[in-house]
Amino acid sequence: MREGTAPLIRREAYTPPAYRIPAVELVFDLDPARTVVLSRLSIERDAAAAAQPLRLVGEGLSLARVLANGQSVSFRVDKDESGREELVIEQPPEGRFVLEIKVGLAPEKNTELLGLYTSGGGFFTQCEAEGFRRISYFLDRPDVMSVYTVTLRADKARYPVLLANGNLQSQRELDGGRHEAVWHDPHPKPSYLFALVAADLVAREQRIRSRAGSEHLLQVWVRAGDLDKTEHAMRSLMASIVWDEARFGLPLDLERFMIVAVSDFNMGAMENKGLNIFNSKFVLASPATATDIDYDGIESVVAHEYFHNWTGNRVTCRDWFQLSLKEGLTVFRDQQFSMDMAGSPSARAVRRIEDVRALRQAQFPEDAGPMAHPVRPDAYQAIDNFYTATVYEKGAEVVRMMHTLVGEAGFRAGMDLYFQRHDGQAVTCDDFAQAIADANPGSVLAKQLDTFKRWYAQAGTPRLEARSTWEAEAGAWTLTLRQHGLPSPGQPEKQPWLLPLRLGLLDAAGQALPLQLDGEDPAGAPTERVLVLDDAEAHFRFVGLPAGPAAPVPSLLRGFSAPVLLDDGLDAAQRLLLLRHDPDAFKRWEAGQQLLQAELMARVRADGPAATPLSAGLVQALAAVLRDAGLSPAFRALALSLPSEGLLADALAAEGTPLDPQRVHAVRESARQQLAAELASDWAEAFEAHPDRGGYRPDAESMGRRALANLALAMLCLDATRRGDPVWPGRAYQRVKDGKHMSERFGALSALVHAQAELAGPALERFHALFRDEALVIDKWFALQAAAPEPLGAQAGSVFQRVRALCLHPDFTLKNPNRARSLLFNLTVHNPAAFHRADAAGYVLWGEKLAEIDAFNPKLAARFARAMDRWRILAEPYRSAALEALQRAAARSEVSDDLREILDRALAD
Ligand code: B3K
Ligand code: ZN
Repeated sequence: MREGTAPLIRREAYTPPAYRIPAVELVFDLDPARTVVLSRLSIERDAAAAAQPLRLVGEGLSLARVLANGQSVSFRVDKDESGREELVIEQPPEGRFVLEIKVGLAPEKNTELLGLYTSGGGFFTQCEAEGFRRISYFLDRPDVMSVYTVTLRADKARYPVLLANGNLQSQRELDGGRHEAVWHDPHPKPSYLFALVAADLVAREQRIRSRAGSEHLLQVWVRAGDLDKTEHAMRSLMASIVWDEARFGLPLDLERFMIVAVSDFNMGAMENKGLNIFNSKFVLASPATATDIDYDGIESVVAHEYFHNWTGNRVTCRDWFQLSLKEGLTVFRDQQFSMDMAGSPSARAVRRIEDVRALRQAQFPEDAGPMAHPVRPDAYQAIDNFYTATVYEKGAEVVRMMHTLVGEAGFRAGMDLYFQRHDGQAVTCDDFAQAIADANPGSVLAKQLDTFKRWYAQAGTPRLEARSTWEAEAGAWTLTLRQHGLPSPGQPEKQPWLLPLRLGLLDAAGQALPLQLDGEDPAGAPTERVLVLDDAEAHFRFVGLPAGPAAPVPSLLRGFSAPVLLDDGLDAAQRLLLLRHDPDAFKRWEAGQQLLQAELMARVRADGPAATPLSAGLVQALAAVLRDAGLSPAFRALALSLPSEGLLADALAAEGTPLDPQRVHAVRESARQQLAAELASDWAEAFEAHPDRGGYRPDAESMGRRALANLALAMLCLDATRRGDPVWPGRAYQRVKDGKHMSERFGALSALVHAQAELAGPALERFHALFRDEALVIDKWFALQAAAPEPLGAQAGSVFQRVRALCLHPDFTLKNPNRARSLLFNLTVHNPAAFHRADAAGYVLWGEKLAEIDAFNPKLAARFARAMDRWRILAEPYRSAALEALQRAAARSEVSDDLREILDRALAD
């Protein structure tokens, strides 16, 4: 570690707080340049704690006054051993006392968007994880829970709406054109769940009555012009409330529940008690401005934040190492909700495929790189760097495995016990797992809880190898499973994981076979079962199968029952059988992707031309899927999409082949062109067979039809552009101009851009002109250009140059996180071939923008830096150039703590 960097905070160093703050009164006199915050904290020393100084943490506050029980008290402001600013009172009064602290802040200068800040002329807050200390001195840690009463005062004309957590107690006019509102939140909460909003907003309102008969007011607050874009968010909120009550027996516990949209926000949304603050991207949608993906995003983020009300707010985290306690569980819950909303079994499978795709795309590489950490980390420098795919998505998989091991009813019983034991408390991941296990005493989970909990403790994706032997005459099939883990930072050795493996067996005709383990009763053997692997190696012998020369084909890890890298040892013929016949839709998709991946990887590895065509057998199998009207359009669209360049890069890294991003791109592009050309008539049929009927409806079925039609249009434009045929690009251009809604328009625009059609340029211009005043649509416009495929061959470099030029576009700004992400993150994360250039220009741009962003928003900079996490897997000349760029970034004199941690980890040996 370097001198002057934030020290490592360790999970094992946790000590309970010596003081409690049962009640807090806050008075805000809001002003963009100087806001005054008066806090009255009711404090008491924990009876069990020894007498010791009271240390309240703060950051960047200008302190005006400190009183204890109305009297002056001796205090000092200094830095603790880690450089954190603290207000220290060596000898606080005995017993319960009131500490009054007055501080000043300048919200308009808060460019970090953490604490109290201004956006679009209003005041907003973001306190998770450690933002409350930028509002007042406090015990800013999640295990200190208080009842808040909050008074807001502000100019009435500029800030007509004043909101805080809980229930509105009173409001009144003040002198000088100001007004006041008092809010009271009856539920004790940690400071990270505090929120306020003061702005010129309007609300869509809805009154609802719960199952138990209680009345509630729901509000979605937005700027006046955006009211027509709030219907979907409100519907999603209502559906979430109904679902949580029906599925988990968890009701809304407040008279009022509010969602507020803000355009400057570092992440997706925040679950502040009763006052969720959202990135406008996850609230605002109208058919004219939002795509299907946006509609889905809103549904799941609204649900996620609402579900936190129980999993996160009522039961919260003891310390930040336990973050997955609330995040993994809440992601699992929002995934289950989205599945239930999807309806049909096929639509549910599509959801699972999408979730697994996201896990592999973001979490697997994280788990194999310098930022690899356990679901419950052991140490951190900046907690915000650990709001990761591992804590969220892998955390959700860990909860899903518990659900698989104890079953639906057992899981519900476990959740009930969890709330019975811990409602109102700040607890640990151990407490959660214990509750699920205790409610299911006979289960494998309960019997081997310690082994299962290795999922919380060990980083890295387990490697699982499956091999089988067939005894033709006996009709017995033996499955051998072996697992191991690779070393990760700080964890050289791994112990075996306990994992559920959902399995089926198919005969040569694709019929499901009974699964009777040796020694079991043959009667009623199921055709699917869950095996539990709890050791480095295990054998399972199945008997009673029809004897004969053809070995059965295993369908392993159905539904992706454990987050592992599976080597199933199957050959192409076996995979083709699964692609055609597996009753598990996830596995059908998986088999197709494996076939594609195997062929693409062979071409990437070989020295020959990148354009070696995919095999005829595979192309025919994909064509059959595309033509199969018995499969849902959404499934067909997913099955016909090639594995991303990122996934191929990851697969190369896993086998130790150095990554040449240009070669991966060339191979994948040529496969895309081949599928476009060889299946042209099928694509045309798919496009014509899936027109949008009637008005826009954001349901899974209609979205699936549109996804397939848009993919078909993209393939048709790609092939037509190569052949110089103007018809399909012309039709796409027409759709950009007068498509019925944004999904259609943006689908057509993407088709042109991804085909590098001549009409792409004019279409982009036209699109910009149509939507210049819609910030969220302009974000898409930037994002699409940054993610456009790099042309193969002579004109290479054009996407990168376009992005460089777009950095100077009048609509571009780094200050708005959505805008910065749309252009820069899409280039660096989602467009490897445009970013990783032999001339290192991509890395130079990364370094420049990183320094610029870090100067005003370190949290955003730390995210942006992660684009370079996996520099070690690159081939030369990329690898050396990337290392140099990282070293340059780390050598700057001013590097924030957040960014420093990421750079140091990337550079560590
Ligand atoms: N809990 C917030 C994330 C806070 C991120 C702080 N860096 C949103 C969520 O997960 O629901
Ligand atoms: Zn969350």
